[in-house]
Amino acid sequence: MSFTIESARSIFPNTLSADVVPAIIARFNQLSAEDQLAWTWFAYMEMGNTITVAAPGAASMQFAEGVLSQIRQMTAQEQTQVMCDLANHADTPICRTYATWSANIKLGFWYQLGKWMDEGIVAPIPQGYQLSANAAAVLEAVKNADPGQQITILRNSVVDMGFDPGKLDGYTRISEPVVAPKEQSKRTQVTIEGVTNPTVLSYMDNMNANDFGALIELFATDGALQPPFQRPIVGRDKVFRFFVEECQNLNLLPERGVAEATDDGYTQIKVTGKVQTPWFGAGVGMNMAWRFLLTPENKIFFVAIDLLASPKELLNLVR
Ligand code: ECH
Ligand code: GLY
Ligand code: GLY
Ligand code: GLY
Repeated sequence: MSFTIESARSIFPNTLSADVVPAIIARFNQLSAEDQLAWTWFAYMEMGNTITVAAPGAASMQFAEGVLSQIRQMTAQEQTQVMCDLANHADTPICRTYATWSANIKLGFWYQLGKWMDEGIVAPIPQGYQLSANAAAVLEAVKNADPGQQITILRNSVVDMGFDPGKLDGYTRISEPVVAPKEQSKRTQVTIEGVTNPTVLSYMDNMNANDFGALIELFATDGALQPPFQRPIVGRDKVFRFFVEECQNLNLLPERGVAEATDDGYTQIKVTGKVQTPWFGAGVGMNMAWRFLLTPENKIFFVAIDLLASPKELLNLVR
């Protein structure tokens, strides 16, 4: 038997990912735009009681500045309309611009709007706004999720807003400037209980060093990476672009793993541990798994990254 990307997706099928994330997003998508905005406001405020979000850097905010200053000058009614349009995926110039932004620029844009809503510069959620019964139930559900799951739900709902990028023809993707890889002397090296495979160790170390050039060399030319709750990204070019746009300044803290030989000289390796995002730093450790499938030449044919259902899953290394 030889592997395909599709068959590789089901290595280590006992891995339990956080299904609560897509389940809550599906319920969120059923809500009206007004309810979605109010829901997000309440969820964001609730989260802020326990964890602190870092202000986005100026370098990433410059791309949203034009739209932000436009919104700042609008009447309250117009501001509310823009926010509803974004939630409704409407076809407007602002929703089209939003669609060209990387995830971090979208998050930075809402971060700024949230601050302005708090300061009264942008129309707030009306005082005493009553969430619909459905929205209130979804809010209860998100309160029961762990912090890593909560921030993933918020991130994914923000990323989905705006005009559908699939309907834009020929556009330039806008993302943050690329940071330089860390100097050799400032790099750290992970150790993983049960795993000595050099490709897996280099994957973690190069990601932590923002060394995407060295990182992509670890992949087979037709290799693929599957982010949490997404389809695989296939081929070095696309995976490289994903690294540059979405993987800067992550902190991967793998803890333990297992390695097993499979057919045709391939090796499958599962690693579990924590991941920190620059948005929350050490304040939120997401419980993650990496499921690697390596070619006989020790190149990455496939790696899936999963957000785990519970901390208990960190110890689940069975096949
Ligand atoms: C307000 C009300 C109106 C509507 C809206 C509002 C604003 C909301 C705001 C929300 C901000 C949310 C944020 C969320 C950030 C989440 C970040 C996450 C990052 C996860 C990264 C992971 C990386 C994993 C990976 C690994 C690999 O090995 C390969 C690559 C990769 C309130 C105004 C909308 C402001 C800031 C969850 C898991 C480990 C797959 C990337
Ligand atoms: N403040 C975190 C980031 O811009 O990614
Ligand atoms: N949910 C994190 C990512 O896909 O980058
Ligand atoms: N802040 C890194 C990411 O969201 O993927």
